[in-house]
Amino acid sequence: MKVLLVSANTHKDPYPVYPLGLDYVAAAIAGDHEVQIADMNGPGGVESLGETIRGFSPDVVGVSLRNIDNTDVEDPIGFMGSYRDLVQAIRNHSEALLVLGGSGFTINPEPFMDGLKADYGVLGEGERLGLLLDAIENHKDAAAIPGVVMPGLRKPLPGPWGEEFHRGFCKDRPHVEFYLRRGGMLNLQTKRGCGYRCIYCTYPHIEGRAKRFVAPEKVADTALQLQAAGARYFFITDSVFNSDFPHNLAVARAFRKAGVSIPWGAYFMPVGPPPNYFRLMAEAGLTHVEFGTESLSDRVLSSYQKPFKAQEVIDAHQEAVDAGLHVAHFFLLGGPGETSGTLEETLGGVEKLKKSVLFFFCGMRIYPNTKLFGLALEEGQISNTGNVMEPVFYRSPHIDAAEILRRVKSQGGGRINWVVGSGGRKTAKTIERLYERGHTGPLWEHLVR
Ligand code: B12
Repeated sequence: MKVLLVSANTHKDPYPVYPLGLDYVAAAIAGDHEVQIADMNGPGGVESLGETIRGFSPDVVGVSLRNIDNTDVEDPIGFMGSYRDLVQAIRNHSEALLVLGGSGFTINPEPFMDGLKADYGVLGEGERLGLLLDAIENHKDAAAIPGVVMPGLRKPLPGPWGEEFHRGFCKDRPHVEFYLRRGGMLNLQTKRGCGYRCIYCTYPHIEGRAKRFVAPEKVADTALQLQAAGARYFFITDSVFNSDFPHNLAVARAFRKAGVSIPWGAYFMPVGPPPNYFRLMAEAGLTHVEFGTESLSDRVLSSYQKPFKAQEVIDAHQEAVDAGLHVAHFFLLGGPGETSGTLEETLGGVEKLKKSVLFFFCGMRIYPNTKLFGLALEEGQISNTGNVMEPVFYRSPHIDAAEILRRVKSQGGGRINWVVGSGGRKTAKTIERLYERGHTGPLWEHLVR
């Protein structure tokens, strides 16, 4: 069959993100089907989609829905409207079957299936699309395939999870150039799965809890491919890169052995690392550490079910700074357990995190299939899954959301390393300008004085 895979994401805050998921989906089905990728960030965007569709005549159009919304408390934007326009543009030019997938879709499939009138959806790993195509082609029962949903057929869980996954990166695909020209950043996955139990987080639902690793040598090979294609930086997209020290140390060794020479960054849990950990990572090219710190109050960390305490944050921070790395901390304020006193603890503690950029998310986004969702239902803050499509944030009963924002802004006092949310359009525009001048990477080190 002819399959057109469309990346619907055109969100550019904090910067445009390479549609990594489609490299995997394409690789999984390319042996048996003819596949093309159309990235709505790429050349022509939605305007040239009609032409692409008429030229290729797909039997199936798979749409990747990465984001539901921008998760911005102050300026919330839901993407359902723009996805409707995209699907309308597809329908205007084609009678192909419409299949939805992607992390945003997996988090809350029903409103997408209904709102976009899709024929099928694949929850979780898109590598399963091959089974669905086979069922369609050979008139088999698609409903029996795990993770496949259809109008009227709901399945709550994505699993089971694949043990192996292969990326089909191809430097000649027209959209690759878009990311190379704007910052030169591509991305890379070293494992799937997250076993932590943070109450608000969707990752275990999207990727499963059990970790599945890519062999370190294979990760290094892919990094070399990205480098050869012209990438000047890559971001490791793992939920938490250091959730398995032996594997990521092996990845770092493999990078050095293979001669990977471009800088990279990743998400880290601020837990006590093995001796010399950050130095070894820095020697392997790591330049940017993004800590998912969330709070510096032990009471709140425990209420969020984070696997570390405030002191570990301070220690991990120091080790990363001492290794010469650029460090950012992400805070998630106003969740369950936040009070005026715990906010005080956090805002007092952040002053110890010298030489770093501090991103403050003042409100916890509520997603289905999380512990937070149940709590918000119990407390009457939400009533059903449908109403969490537009950004909906948990409000601590003990402190007003506006008060949190006010105190963060007041203590920040205009310091440029204190960013509310991901900085919104203003930060994205600054990043865009720096990319135009030839800079690369996430660039937040420009905010550290
Ligand atoms: C890494 C990451 C980032 C990095 C990306 C860096 C980079 N250069 O790539 C950074 C920090 C920049 C980032 C930013 C943002 N992110 Co982010 N990010 C992630 C994360 C952890 C991994 C994404 C990833 O690449 N995964 C690896 C690839 C291989 O997986 P995948 O894309 O999901 O694809 C698989 C399946 O989904 C499926 N699939 C995908 N497409 C299709 C299509 C079809 C047809 C089918 C059948 C299947 C299918 O198959 C693929 C292979 O199995 C996810 C959470 C997660 N664990 O998924 C959040 C996540 C995607 N991000 C999210 C959000 C909100 C954002 C931001 C809006 C945050 C902000 N306020 O700034 C921005 C938006 C950026 C943008 N321009 O779009 C949300 C999206 C949900 C939502 N509320 O919309 C997620 C799910 C996290 C969450 N809160 O739950 N992000």
